[in-house]
Amino acid sequence: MSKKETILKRIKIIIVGVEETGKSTLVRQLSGDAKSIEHHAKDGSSITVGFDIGVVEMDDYIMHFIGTPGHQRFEFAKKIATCGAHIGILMLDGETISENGVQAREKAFEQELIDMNIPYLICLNKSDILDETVTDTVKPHFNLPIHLISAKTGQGVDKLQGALQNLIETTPMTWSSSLQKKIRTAIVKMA
Ligand SMILES: Nc1nc2c(ncn2[C@@H]2O[C@H](COP(=O)(O)OP(=O)(O)O)[C@@H](O)[C@H]2O)c(=O)[nH]1
Ligand SMILES: [Mg+2]
Repeated sequence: MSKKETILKRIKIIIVGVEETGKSTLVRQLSGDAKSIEHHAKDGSSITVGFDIGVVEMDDYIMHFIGTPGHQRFEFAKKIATCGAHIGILMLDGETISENGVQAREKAFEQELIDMNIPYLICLNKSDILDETVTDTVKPHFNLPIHLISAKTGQGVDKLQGALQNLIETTPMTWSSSLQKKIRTAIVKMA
């Protein structure tokens, strides 16, 4: 193990939200060599049945982005993937919200992050195909400001990263050495 590896703190950032909102796409956008445990259907679509993992190294810490499954039937996998998280990102699908409005399930995901007692950010995804005014429709339903992004094109992702860095630098975090070891083991297994 390199000296750098023993010193750097590993920050676990979970991305939660309804299925098809773009969680896996965001992990891939943030980290070039992201890995995913997905089921690929014959029609070419894929769903996350385990989790996505992407690693981004900064000078003083390493961020581990964990995309979680949105389907309720994979709730058990989400519970495992979110365990011990330091920060959350709630992903909202601007396309479906434009069509159907904000649903109870989306708000329930925010409540889960509140119940986990971790700091979090909210992203409204798919800005590349949205009328920007949708942000105003969404805002009143949630407790924090909304980051309008496109996980696909990268639009707004720089600003999101800035907000994330700010959150990391201003939030006191505790470190469990066993959790740090588990994260490292999961990455080695998926590499
Ligand atoms: N137009 C558009 N489509 C997106 C964006 N992000 C994800 N998608 C599409 O939304 C679908 C679901 O994305 P995925 O990352 O698998 O969602 P997940 O189920 O939340 O992990 C895929 O077809 C993606 O290509 C985006 O920013 N813009
Ligand atoms: Mg996914």
